[in-house]
Amino acid sequence: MSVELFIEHDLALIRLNRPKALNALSFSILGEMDAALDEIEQAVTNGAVRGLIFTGAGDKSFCAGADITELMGRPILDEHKGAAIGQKVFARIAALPVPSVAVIHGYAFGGGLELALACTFRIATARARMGLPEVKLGLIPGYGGTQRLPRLIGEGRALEIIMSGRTVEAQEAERIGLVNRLVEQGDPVEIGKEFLAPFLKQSLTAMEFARQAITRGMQTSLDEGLRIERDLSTLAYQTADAKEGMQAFVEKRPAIFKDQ
Ligand code: CO8
Repeated sequence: MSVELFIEHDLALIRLNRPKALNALSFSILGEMDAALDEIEQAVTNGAVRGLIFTGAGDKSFCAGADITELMGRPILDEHKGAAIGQKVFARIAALPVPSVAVIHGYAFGGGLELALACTFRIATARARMGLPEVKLGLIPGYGGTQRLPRLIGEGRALEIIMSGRTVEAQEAERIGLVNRLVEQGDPVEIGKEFLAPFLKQSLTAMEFARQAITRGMQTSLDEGLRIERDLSTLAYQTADAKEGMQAFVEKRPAIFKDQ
């Protein structure tokens, strides 16, 4: 299998394991990822998973993008379907009701960066190199990059990065908000675990309402976004977790959330 899934101690880990091709995404890998997401969604429903980490095998690359050899010479309708497959799988990641983090410990190019952009968070190690170099291949990003990158770092920066196809080094990625955190070095899985640890203690329900208010609000007008926030904050207010959180505050004790 080129997509390995591990579920342990509240966390799911997806590791791309095709190091000889720098973990490039073939369509069969996207299919394996889709199947892994079935398992993860089930485990989230059962309460066995509260966070998801993505890493790539080997010390060189998170993921070098779509498999270029596989993209070549395809009929145009197949290519259109291929973009739809990549977008669908990454949209499933973005819609998961648990926080996800991509630990970028080497190259994250093209579809590899688009995968990281679909996650809730991104961490880079000092050796990380990122970019959407599709234009250099005469292509443009097709797995969400033209949409998620500008929403994350702003239109001007996204235009420059996508139209030049240039490589973004780890420090710049942190400065422009492409990654949430830069760590010098370390085991990617441990980095991901450490980053997600504080989120595991929060109410999943409250985090999911917050995430939805932000991501849905980013796609609409300020007035509509404020309406979404009013509705979701009022929904959050009615949860058992809100009752527990406020009660725990006045009793000066840690809250025990049940995601309800
Ligand atoms: N696809 C297939 N094979 C790859 C890929 C890739 N994306 N990237 C690397 N490899 C292979 C290389 O061919 C090489 O194989 P081999 O050993 O058999 O020759 C092996 O991985 C190691 O690569 P390098 O020797 O090139 O390693 P370097 O450290 O010298 O360079 C780089 C690393 C800079 C990452 C370089 O490999 C590179 O530029 N890779 C391509 C990066 C890229 O352009 N990615 C974007 C791909 S397109 C994409 O993701 C579009 C998604 C949406 C498409 C939607 C279409 C409708």
